[in-house]
Amino acid sequence: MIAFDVQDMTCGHCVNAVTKAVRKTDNGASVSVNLDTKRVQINSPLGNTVAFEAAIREAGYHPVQVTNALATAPAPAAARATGCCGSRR
Ligand SMILES: [Cu+2]
Repeated sequence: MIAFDVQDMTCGHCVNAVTKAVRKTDNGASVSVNLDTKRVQINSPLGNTVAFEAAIREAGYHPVQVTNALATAPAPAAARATGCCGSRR
């Protein structure tokens, strides 16, 4: 299980964009995104964390790897909103 916190996901479009980015990296990965906690969880046989992080970053988001997936999400970072809805916020 690989997990990222992606604080700049703001809506369903962002979820789609992140999901697509992960799938593009590994077609066989199962991706679950929780928009409330901004948590992206990936089950991938490849387990290529760096590749997934790069792909999400490339999609315009700022993933932070969660090393302990059971930990609660950190306080929202004051990150610039560069998600798909960023220009409208
Ligand atoms: Cu969005």
